[in-house]
Amino acid sequence: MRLGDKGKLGFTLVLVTFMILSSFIFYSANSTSVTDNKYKVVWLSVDSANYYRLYNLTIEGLLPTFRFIFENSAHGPMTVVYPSATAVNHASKATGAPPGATGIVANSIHLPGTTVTSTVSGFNGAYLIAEPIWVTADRSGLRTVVVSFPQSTPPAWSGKVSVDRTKLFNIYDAFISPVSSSTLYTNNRNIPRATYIAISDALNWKNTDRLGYVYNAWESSFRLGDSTWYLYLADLNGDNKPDKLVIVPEDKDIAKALAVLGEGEWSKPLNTTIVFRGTTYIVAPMFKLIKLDVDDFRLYRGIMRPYNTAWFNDERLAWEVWNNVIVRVGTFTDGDWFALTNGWIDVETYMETVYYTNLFFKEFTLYVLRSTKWDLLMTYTPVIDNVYHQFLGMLYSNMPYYKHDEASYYRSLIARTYMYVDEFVKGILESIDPRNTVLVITSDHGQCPVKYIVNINAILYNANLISIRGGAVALNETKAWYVSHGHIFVNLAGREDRGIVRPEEYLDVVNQVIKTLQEVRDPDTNEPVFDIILTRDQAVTLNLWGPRVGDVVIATRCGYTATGGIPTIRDSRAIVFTPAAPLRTLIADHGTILPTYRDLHGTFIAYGGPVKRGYIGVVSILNIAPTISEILGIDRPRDSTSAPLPIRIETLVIPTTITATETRIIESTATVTRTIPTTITTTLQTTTTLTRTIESTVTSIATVLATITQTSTVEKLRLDTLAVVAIIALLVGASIGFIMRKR
Ligand SMILES: [Ca+2]
Ligand SMILES: [Zn+2]
Repeated sequence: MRLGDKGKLGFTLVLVTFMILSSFIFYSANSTSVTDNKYKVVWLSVDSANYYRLYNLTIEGLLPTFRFIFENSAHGPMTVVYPSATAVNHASKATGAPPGATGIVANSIHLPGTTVTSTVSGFNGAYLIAEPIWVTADRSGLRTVVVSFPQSTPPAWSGKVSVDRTKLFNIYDAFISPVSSSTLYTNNRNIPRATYIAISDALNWKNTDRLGYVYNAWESSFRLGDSTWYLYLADLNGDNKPDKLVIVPEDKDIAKALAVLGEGEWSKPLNTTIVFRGTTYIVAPMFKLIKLDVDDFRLYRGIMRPYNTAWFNDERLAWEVWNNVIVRVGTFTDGDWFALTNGWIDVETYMETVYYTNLFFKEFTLYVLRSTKWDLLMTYTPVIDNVYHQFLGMLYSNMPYYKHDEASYYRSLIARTYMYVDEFVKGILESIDPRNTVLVITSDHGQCPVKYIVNINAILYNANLISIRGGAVALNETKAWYVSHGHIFVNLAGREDRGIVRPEEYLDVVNQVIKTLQEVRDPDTNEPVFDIILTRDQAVTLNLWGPRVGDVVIATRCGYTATGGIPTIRDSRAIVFTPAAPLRTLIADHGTILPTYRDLHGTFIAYGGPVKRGYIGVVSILNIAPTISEILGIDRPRDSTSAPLPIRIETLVIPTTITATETRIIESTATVTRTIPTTITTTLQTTTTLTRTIESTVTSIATVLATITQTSTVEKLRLDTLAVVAIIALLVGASIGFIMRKR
């Protein structure tokens, strides 16, 4: 197309306009944040997410939201603290302090003054000695919502934070023991650890006509707390086999049914009340009818967390959450590994419990994110951890149970779970403004495949350091005990309740424990099982100090995990090695494995606000709380020991990252074909083309260049030509802006 003089003038104007606009946009996008120092933060903890695995799945194209995040965030692998356990690393992550300072040295902590076998929960905030960031934020006048985080235990922080500013939840504390636990209602006695029911002919049921004509019917019942719930199995087509199951609390009345299910169907959350030991609880259990067969009946009920226990500090908000979220999505808070490993449910149903778990945390998070005012919002999802424990070992060809033709299926289950998390992150991104809010995503460790589960107390028993009589530990004959997560305690007189080891014998017992453990070898390969066996003094090098640290601290090599409890004894020898078995035991783990392995590395990602893009190298979990404090514009948590990560735009980033993300090839702009009116006074709706081009060039600018307005007069100019030239102009402008920014 030939351009007239008028056209040339207009063309030049467009060119100049684009140059000015684009350089301005490039410059301002990267410089406005420098003047404004405070941002809101959404902090998502994805339990067990390993950086390399997450990155590789993203590269494969399975995780569109993470792809966007990786292209636009500061990110890198994260080293974690030892023990590489969830409670330990969340405590260090929330405080910026090492385990010796947080006091959370294990998921189960042994305290002096108690019997050597006694522990308290490391997830309970009451045992967190260092200051978590929600307390720091509260005393800085910021508003925080903690949807879920280990140690966010609401009663533990009562009086230490203002309920007006700081809303704390911890759904894992909502538990009626033992009623809340999931179960399988079945008449098949071959299925272990289930709730066994009897099925008989249905008698005295009311309103059965609500189901249509019933040819034949059977019934059963089970106890839920102090209540009786009835089951009605109806044959609706005359083949003498049931077709529908009706679930009714209290009365044999179909009109009062909470659910009518066919085989393979899930119920909605059944929002109702149950009575247990005289107290009425609000619950919302979900059921799945696994098998509708009179001779082999299987009805699964998921974990049933109650509303009215101490899992929140703001009743009004919790009630809102219950009625807007939980009545829709239920209360799954982990993939149900117990149901899977006992054969109550198959792998695909297990994956449904994983899905509902992620959905629960996602919907809970998005609800409070959108309906409350906050400066810091902390949340969590356990699902990657869940599926790693069950399936990750299947991906390692050096594991004895590896099957080549099954590996890809289990790999796809892990990928599917990352896709659930991708949806969670997508929901967050759609609900925040990255100009004023930073999204931080971290994990707490990765996992190693497990070949053998090693019972440390079996080793100590076989060395005559532990005595077991009548299935119980004989404390008066026990010199040492493995508590959990690497810690072995001497049963020391004057320190342990009912301790028997005299202080002058202490070193002998410690040395005996160490010598015994050093002799342990893999039964197949004769390789050592432990990476380290340290005295309490030596464990200081792992940032473990104080009275909660074991007298001997061990870590297993990748391929093994340590367990405790009372060992199984056969022919007067305790069984040390239990082979890991897919779908029966865990086949991957963390906790007693040193964080030196790449498999154990966690993930750090920060996106939005002043945060620059690119790979930032390996970071430490101790950097996270100081980094978030810096973004929020508040002091670091009182006990934090590390500095904020240099991820702000004005700080220097490792140069290789710039090369990696900013030398992309610009794609074609041939998609715009619209004709421009005689006089252009409209907005050029070239968003798609422009955005694409810019994304390929300098990604963070993409959203800024939404629309560009110009008012020059151009006659009979086709936009495809204009667009090509405009893009060139834009890139020239971009370069100018980029150079200006770099200065
Ligand atoms: Ca039938
Ligand atoms: Zn974890």
